[in-house]
Amino acid sequence: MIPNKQTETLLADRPSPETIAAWRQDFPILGREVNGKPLIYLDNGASSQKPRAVINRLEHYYAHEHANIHRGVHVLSQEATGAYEAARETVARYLNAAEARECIFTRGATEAINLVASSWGGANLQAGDEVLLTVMEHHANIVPWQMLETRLGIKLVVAPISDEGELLVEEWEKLISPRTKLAAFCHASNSLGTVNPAKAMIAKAHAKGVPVLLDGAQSSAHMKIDVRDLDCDWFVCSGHKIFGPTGIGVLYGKAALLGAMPPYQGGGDMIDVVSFSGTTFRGLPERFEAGTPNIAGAIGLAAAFDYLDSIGHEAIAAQEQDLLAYATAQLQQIEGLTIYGRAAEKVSLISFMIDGLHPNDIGTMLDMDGIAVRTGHHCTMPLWERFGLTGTTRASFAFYNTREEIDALITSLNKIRRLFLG
Ligand code: C6P
Repeated sequence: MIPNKQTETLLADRPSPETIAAWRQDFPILGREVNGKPLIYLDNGASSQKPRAVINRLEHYYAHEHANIHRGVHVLSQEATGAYEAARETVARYLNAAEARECIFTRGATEAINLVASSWGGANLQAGDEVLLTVMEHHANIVPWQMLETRLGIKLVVAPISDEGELLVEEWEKLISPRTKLAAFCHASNSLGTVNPAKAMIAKAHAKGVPVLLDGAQSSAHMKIDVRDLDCDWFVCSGHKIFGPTGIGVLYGKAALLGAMPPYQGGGDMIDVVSFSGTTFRGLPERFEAGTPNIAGAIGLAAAFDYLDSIGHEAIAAQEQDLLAYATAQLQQIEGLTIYGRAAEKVSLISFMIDGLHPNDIGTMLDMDGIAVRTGHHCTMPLWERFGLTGTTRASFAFYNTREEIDALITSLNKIRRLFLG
């Protein structure tokens, strides 16, 4: 990565080793061993680890507060309802949504995109309409739209990227036509790390009357998200990637848009009146939360957001950008190693190949040294096809990772090279 002005400023503010050590103490799992070696967890892009603040909050909820919500007159139900709705307020504050009801709890980013595709897409798209994607999308932002292609006869249009892994924004803009009904793209690529210029792209799409769904699954752990400043129409993210529990995520949508969308799933809590002669539905957010939701997950996610606020987004970005620059420089020293994704703006992850070595072998050997990375296509098969590959090895960093862990990664990779290639 070529450090830009913003990165240079961040690197100057790098947290002290004592601060990083204190952060690490917050994550009990970082103290364990794997294969007899201290765990070095570099698979944060797949799922991040959980701080005590989240673990304790979940434990307290189940030990003292649990009941079903929105349904009971008893104290526990009211307390659980209060905690769940307070969690929604926290999420809204964290994303800077105008109102809490614009934040729908889902199982994760995947379900949130499927909700928009099924509900909004089903009601607003017809044969011949186009949805504009990019080649760097995760399968979660491809397949739900392909399902509409089959169901409704819509067309997917795919914007290209450069060899550096940057979206060709001018090409993307040229692909917006009168037939384009939606642009959906990732804020940050899970395979390349590329951060897309989301705010500018959203403004360009809006200027042509096209709404935008922003996939924040990979950006939300690394930067301050402000949905009102971005002006996105929908924003999706997954709690488990943001130091929160699994099985919880958020669909943010502008109230006017969400309010006009038909329900996604039917069931309890999303209805107003049910009769065999017809059913009426509640407003936001209940209309999109059919059935008993992941109450503990929502409460745990709010605890994760509070925890991240206590660390501070500037400190997180400074540490992660330092790790990214350091790891990039170190990896480039390894003979035969190619980094895929060399955008000027990246989140802290690096995809790479080493000549003569299969990513799965690299991943398995790293694991023997206690180092967890992801290998394979990372759910972006069309992207790797663009590069003539089937996948890579990916190291993805969180603010609790250290330069020493990157040194251990480099030592292990050099050892693997010598072992396999002599
Ligand atoms: N990427 C990765 O290792 P879920 O699975 O619903 O929490 O998130 C889906 C998703 C959507 N968009 C992007 C950009 C993503 O990176 C992901 C999840 C993980 O890269 C698991 S495949």
